[in-house]
Amino acid sequence: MKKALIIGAAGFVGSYLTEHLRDECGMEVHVTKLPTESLPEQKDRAHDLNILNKEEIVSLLFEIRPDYIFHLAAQSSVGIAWKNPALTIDINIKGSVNVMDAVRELYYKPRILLIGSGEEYGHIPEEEIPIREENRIRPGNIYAATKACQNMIGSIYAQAYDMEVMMVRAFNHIGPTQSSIFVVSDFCRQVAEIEKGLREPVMYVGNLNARRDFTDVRDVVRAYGLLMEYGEPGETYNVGRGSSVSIREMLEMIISMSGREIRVETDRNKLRPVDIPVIEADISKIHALTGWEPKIPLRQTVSETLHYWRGKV
Ligand code: A2R
Repeated sequence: MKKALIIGAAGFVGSYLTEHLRDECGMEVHVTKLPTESLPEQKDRAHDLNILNKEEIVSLLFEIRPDYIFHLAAQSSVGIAWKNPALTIDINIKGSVNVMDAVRELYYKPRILLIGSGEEYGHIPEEEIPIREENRIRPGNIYAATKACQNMIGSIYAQAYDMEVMMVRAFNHIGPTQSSIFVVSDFCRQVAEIEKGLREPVMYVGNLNARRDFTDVRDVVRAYGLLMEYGEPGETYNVGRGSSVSIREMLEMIISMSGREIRVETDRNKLRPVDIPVIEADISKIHALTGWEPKIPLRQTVSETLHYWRGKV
C-alpha cells in the first residue's frame, strides 16, 4: 500500500485530496495541519507542521517515510498576497524550499507534487491563449510571483539532486467548502445571505470582465493523483478546464439559480491593483500523459457550492 503525505491538508483542496487518495486510490494517507487548525477526522494520521520550520519537516518525514508528498501548504489568496507580501513569500517560497530540502536529506526518494498556479503565466497576449506549459511566464501579482519561483526552484531540485519533483499549475478550482475570499464562494455566500433575508438584495463585486478557467475541485484532486503516479520529474503540468468564462457569466449563473431580483454594485475593495484579463489553460500535456480531463460540469459545481452556502449561512 502506498503511503501519501499531504502537507497543508486543512485547506480547501486537502479534504478532497485526502478522501480521493484514501477511498479511490487505496492509499494510507497522512496529513499535516498548522497547530492552530483542526481537521474533522483522521486524528491518528494527522500531524502538526509549520513548513517555516525545516527541522519539523525532517523529523516528520523520518517518522512517516511517505512514498508520495503532496505539497498544498500555501498562502493561497491573491488578495491577501497584495496586503501581506512578505508573509506570502515566506510561506510559498521559503516553505517550499524547506520541504524540498528536507526531502533531499532522506536516504530514499519519495515523489513530490508541488502545487503552483495558472496565475504564474500572468499577462497572456491573446495569441498565446490557451496557454501551454512552455509558454513564457509573466507573473502579474505577488502570489503569482511566489508560485513561479516555487516552480523554478522545484525544477532545479529535480535536476540538480535527481529528485522526483513534479510541478502543477492549477487554474481556478471551485466547489463546496471553499472560503468566501474566493470569487465563486463569495457570490454564492452573498446570494444565500440575501435569500435568508440577512442582507439587502445587493451584490458587491470586483472586476466582472476578467475571464478565468474554473474546474471542480474533485476533478482537480483526481488530476493530482494521476500526476503523482505518472508525472515526469522536473516537468510542469497545467490542470484546468481548458476554457474560460467571465466573472460576469459566473455571477449571472449564480443569480439565475436564485431567481431573486438582485442589484449588482462594485466594491472598490474587491478590485485588484493589477488584474489579468484572461487566463485559460491548454491541458493537452496532462491529457496525453494520463487521459485526464474534467468530468463535472461547471453548472453542477456552482449549484452544489450555492447549496453548501445555503446550508451554512
Ligand atoms: O493559512 P491557513 O491558516 O488557512 O493554513 C493554510 C496552510 N498553511 C500552512 N501550512 C503549514 N505551514 C505554514 N507555514 C502554512 N501557512 C499556511 O496551507 C491552509 O490550511 C493550507 C493551504 O490551503 P488553502 O489556503 O485552503 O489552499 P487550497 O485552496 O487548498 O489550495 C491548495 C494549493 C495551494 O498551494 C494553492 O496556492 C494552490 O493549491 O492553488
